Amino acid sequence: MLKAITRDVSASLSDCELSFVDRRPIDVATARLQHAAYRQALTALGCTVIELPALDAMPDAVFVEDVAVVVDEIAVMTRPGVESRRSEGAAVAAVLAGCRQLRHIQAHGTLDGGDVLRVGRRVFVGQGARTNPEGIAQLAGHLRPLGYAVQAVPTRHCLHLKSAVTQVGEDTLLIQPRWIDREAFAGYRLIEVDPDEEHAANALLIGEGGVIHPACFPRTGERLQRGGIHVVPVDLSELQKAEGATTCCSIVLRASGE
Ligand code: CIR
Repeated sequence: MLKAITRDVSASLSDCELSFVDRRPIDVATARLQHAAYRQALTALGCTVIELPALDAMPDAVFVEDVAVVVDEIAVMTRPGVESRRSEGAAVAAVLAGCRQLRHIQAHGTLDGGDVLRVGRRVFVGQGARTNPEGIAQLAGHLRPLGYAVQAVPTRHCLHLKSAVTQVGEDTLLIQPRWIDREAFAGYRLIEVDPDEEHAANALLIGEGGVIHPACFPRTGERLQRGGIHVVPVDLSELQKAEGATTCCSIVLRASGE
């Protein structure tokens, strides 16, 4: 059984951090409706969805992915790369403590969950805007003894590793080649985003059921479908203005004991 931890959209979402996109007005009511549709898509793909209440004082708290890296054995609470996001993790840690042993990234390491792409026993960690070498070294220190191969991958022109590459099938990755070197991912089948859909590489694979993908990138969606991947398009336009998309709004984990 898969669980998905989510948090409702903060009233202050418009005050979010932005790094690589320009600030545009955000309609929070619409963002909440889109988030509800996203939760429904998670449910339709087989997840039991946990909904945490919004944290209105923390604009980016809806992007729960960034505060924890969860594998079957443990959960590593991160230390996000921007100061404004360092208090978001506490309530998520409280949930995760019920099903995983917790580890913590300590100062002066920084790590955002959006930079961590796990494919089976391989863990790729983006080193860029938010995650530093110390954070990667600490994560590796937690995961390597459990049998995970941890590899740093430099990112460019994008917020997180998973802005540039995500898993969309057992051995298939969706990639934006302008933001990441494909060499690190040799051995996987790579599907490139449509050249006109720059931000389309962030898809969320749920088990073997399919991927949640932003509805505003239909050409990339078609490429995925042609590649045999079941795509569930969800309109996430308001959350995308906050530089988030599909992976960042949930932490998906196997229920412990399975
Ligand atoms: C931030 O800059 O931290 C947020 N506005 C967006 C975080 C998105 N997180 C993700 O894609 N993992």
